[in-house]
Amino acid sequence: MTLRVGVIGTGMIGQDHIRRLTQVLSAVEVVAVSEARAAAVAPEGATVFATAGDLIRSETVEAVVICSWGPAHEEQLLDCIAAGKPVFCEKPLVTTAAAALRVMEAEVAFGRRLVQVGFMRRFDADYRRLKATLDTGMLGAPLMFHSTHRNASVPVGLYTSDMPLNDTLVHDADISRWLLNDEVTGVEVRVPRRSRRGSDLRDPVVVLLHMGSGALVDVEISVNIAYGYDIRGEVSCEEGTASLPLRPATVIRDIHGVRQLVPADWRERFIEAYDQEFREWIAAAGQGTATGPSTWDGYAATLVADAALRAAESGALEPVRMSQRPSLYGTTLEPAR
Ligand code: NAD
Ligand code: ISE
Repeated sequence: MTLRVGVIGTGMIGQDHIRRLTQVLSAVEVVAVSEARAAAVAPEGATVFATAGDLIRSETVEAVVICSWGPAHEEQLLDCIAAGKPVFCEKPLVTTAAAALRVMEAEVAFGRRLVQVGFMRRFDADYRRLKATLDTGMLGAPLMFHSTHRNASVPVGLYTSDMPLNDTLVHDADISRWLLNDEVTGVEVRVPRRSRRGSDLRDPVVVLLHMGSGALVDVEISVNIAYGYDIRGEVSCEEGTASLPLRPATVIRDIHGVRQLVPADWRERFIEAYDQEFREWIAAAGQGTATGPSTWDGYAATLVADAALRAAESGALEPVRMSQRPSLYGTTLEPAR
């Protein structure tokens, strides 16, 4: 069985996902693409649609991949749910809590999970091993998680001042909930001396996530740090710590000293995680549903982003208040595999 997929949004990640769907993964075919530059990057034989809505409603498309900008996601997700089609949506799910609730209401009314959110860290082998270690309980309860999220640069003009908190931080919010099996209950933000490389961006920022158990997560977000894409994580528990390895793991020793390379960007660091998230999505979408990060998880991350934006202005601890979790999304966070 081959899943016939339509891709909306053919920018940086849209093109990378089209590459993996056409050249890396099996049991899937990209039959449609939409947006202005789609014709230039459409795989051979794919139909180019003028609008996302036309693509979603097309009978040739069985499942949809959304790679447009966050503010466009709500309408496209609602169209997919109305058409009853499984949809992989790049993060962030949406950019406001109200929009997340509307998507959740539509999916709950449909009665089956259709939406998978692109929180690819959950599919990364290093994060999976870290979670599996924590879930054994061998280190005792997790008390603190230090999460470092550094980008070499971000697209000038497109990446705006709120985005460290409502586009980048959402990954750390989601992975903290998933790793610690916990919910974020409050957010503090501190803005240190501003990097001159980030023009008018709020960059870097330090975020403190207060978890329901009392555990604390500190997050460094730097989006113009020049030297590379550096993702780190260490969980400090009652009887030990567990941390992510640096990637790539190869250590070079030569006349210049000892060093490890740093990935250029998210495409390089998480290449295998993206492949795996799509392998699992293709299998689920083929059954008419979704797996992994859900609309509920996208909603949770959006609430954290909203609270972080408030906290950056107020300087106070801003609460995160989640609505009742619909039974469609289970009762606990996903266990480690
Ligand atoms: P981009 O600007 O390179 O591409 C976005 C594309 O979407 C553009 O081509 C734009 O024309 C198109 N678009 C915007 N609104 C649209 C609409 N209403 N209908 C159809 N197309 C529309 O951006 P990008 O870096 O590829 O990011 C796209 C999305 O992917 C964002 O939500 C971003 O947060 C997410 N992303 C996720 C990761 C990850 O690590 N999971 C990495 C990068 C980007
Ligand atoms: C981008 O959209 C991503 O999702 C990357 O993973 C993240 O590191 C980057 O900051 C975002 O802009």
